[in-house]
Amino acid sequence: MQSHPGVTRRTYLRLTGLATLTTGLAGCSGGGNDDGGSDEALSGEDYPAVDEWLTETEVGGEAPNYDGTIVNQREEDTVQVDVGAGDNGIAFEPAAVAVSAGTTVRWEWTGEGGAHNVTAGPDDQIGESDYEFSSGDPVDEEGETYEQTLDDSGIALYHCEPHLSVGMKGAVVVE
Ligand SMILES: [Cu+2]
Repeated sequence: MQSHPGVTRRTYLRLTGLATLTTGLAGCSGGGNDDGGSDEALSGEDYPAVDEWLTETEVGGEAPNYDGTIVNQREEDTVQVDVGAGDNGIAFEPAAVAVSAGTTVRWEWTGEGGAHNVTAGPDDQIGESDYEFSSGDPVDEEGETYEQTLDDSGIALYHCEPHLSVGMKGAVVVE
């Protein structure tokens, strides 16, 4: 799957519409979800493919920062994942995140931990990934970004090729 420039524009228009709506509802309280992360996390036990990918060491190491939960970002239009997180910069953060279908996920390089890439390659991984994509050759530039718009429900399992053996793995649940 490739991202389509048009989707980004649609997302922008949707955001613009949302801003107008929010202004109109300014008197209401308690409806906002702009802080992300405030929604309850999902349990990895309910998503065995995600859990297996991030904890099994049959292919690659265990994801060091996966705590058995999936960060819930299903209210967000754009979701960011840090590339090069954790103590040694060899992790994706969050390792597992849930988004709504149609969301653009943006991976952003922190510059830590050496050269990384983002690769969803079912043949190289445990379990099925419903998505296949790649950011290309590993890079180490801080501020580098890679985006994928995930339009279909399913699960994207991915990893960093240079660091698969040490558990630099991630997952996106698309619902
Ligand atoms: Cu890496």
